Amino acid sequence: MTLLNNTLPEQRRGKLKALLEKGHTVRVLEAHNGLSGIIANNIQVKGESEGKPLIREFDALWESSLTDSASKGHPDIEVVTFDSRLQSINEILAVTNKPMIVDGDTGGDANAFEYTVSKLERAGVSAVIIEDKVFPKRNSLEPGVQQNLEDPEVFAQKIRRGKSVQKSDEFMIIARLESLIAGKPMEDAVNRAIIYLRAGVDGIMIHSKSKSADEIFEFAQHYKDICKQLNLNKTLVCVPTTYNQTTEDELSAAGFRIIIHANHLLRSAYKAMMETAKTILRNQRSFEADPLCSTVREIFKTVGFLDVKEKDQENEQTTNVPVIIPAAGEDPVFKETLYGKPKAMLEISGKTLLEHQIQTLNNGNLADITVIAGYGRDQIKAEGVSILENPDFKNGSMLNSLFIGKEKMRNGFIMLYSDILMEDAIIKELMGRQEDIILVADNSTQYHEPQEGNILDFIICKHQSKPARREIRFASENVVAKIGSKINPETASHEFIGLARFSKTGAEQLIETYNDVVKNYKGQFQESKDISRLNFTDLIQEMIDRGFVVNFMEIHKGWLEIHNAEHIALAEKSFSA
Ligand code: SPV
Ligand code: MG
Repeated sequence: MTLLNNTLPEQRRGKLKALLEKGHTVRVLEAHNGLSGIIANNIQVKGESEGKPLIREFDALWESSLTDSASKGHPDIEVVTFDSRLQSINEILAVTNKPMIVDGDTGGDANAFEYTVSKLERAGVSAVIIEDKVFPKRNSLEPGVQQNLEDPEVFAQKIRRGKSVQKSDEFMIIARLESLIAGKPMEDAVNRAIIYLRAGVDGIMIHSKSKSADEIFEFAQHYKDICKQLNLNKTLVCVPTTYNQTTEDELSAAGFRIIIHANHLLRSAYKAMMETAKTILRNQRSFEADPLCSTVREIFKTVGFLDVKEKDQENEQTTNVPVIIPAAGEDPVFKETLYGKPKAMLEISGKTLLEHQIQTLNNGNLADITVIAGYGRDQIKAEGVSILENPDFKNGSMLNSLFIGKEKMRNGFIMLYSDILMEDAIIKELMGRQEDIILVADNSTQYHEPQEGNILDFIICKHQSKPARREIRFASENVVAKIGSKINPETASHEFIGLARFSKTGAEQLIETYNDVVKNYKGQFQESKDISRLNFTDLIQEMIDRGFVVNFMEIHKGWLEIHNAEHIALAEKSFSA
């Protein structure tokens, strides 16, 4: 179901009358279920008229008894109950916003018709057309079928009863003349029209199964006279199924204000389905039937599945993306300052490093935060985070700690090193990215003097070129070719800041590679001396080597890593600013 055409009954019901009052000739197309309803409602052709662009579309929907019954595999003889029809009607209403005209068949007896009017009006239908035959009617198009006409006075009473129960003055009851279908003379149709108009109908439909439009044109002439005589201006309706060489313009010129193309979506779907089914049988596979079929994606698009996908992705991007902060290691530099506390508890401008990180993440709508603790585990205190423990933090690496949070990874996650501070804008930009694996990388690395004892994660990007002033870079080029701390800083294009995002797919790829490496390799691996000391960047390099695409989001400054006292001073300075 598409939500694009969402509307309310009271917003829709009056649309048909409004079109007619504006003098429009209303072009109507049949719909028999939700999907055909969406097509009839939304389809447009574009062209040009006298040098101006022109868009043509249908103005309203016809809920046909013939096609609703046929789509349920039934003949059009009022054997499909009104409640079943109402289900189709509601199905179509739910996905459309144009006015609907319902084919009410005979309407049953006057009591039944009152309920029909009440239910249709309540649902937002704009008009019902009832035909002056005896219940249960037979479809009008098949030659040689017995057509029993209702007594015109009985039918007129049904119209009065219907008009008496409607609540709004927007809803229309239209009487359908079956005289010509039943082989009666024109005079019978004209007399009946007068009786029904006097009973208060809002319009008259003249039906015909003739190949030529002559008889309905003749009726239209009489109709003008009747309306003049009765001093009424009531809508005239036709259904040009058999006389379909006659154009809408010709019908409009003859006085018809509603023109109903009554069964064409069902008939064309039937033909295509037959052809497709036979083609598959003949070829014993569906390949040859492909040209007869629309793509799955087109259907997905029409019924709103692609919108759902997009919203899911947006949701995934903005809410509930778990963040894992591996913070288990002991920091040799701050040993003295911290008195046994982990580095995440380092105070900067009155808040701990971890509290600063939580603040930034919360500002970016990220509230599912897991800290992996190890050294000084009991000293970690922060509100609004879960804490998991890596008991073996002394022997592993930061990567082992990260994988303690494996349960949080499955649907996509963010990894954040425990010792970096950054501006809110970086997280916000990261949340807007669509790639499966994305590392945040600073491009100011080339201007940095390497600092003694500072281990930095360098990146060489795939399409490296010396940064030029007037260079155009495309997002798709932001692919990591190499990552690691042993890369010569001179050749590096970027520095990985310790912030990465994995989509569900990206997380699956990461977990799969990790499991394989840990299980099947020993000894030295990528930049690590031993597999047990495997780093995050080693695993990423392994993924690149295996052909997974690792993207980076380029930033220029706006972040700090806290590796020594100088960094703390720098951070405090920027907080005070
Ligand atoms: C329908 O579409 O169900 C109609 C029109 O009533 S016709 O089939 O021509 O009778
Ligand atoms: Mg019908």
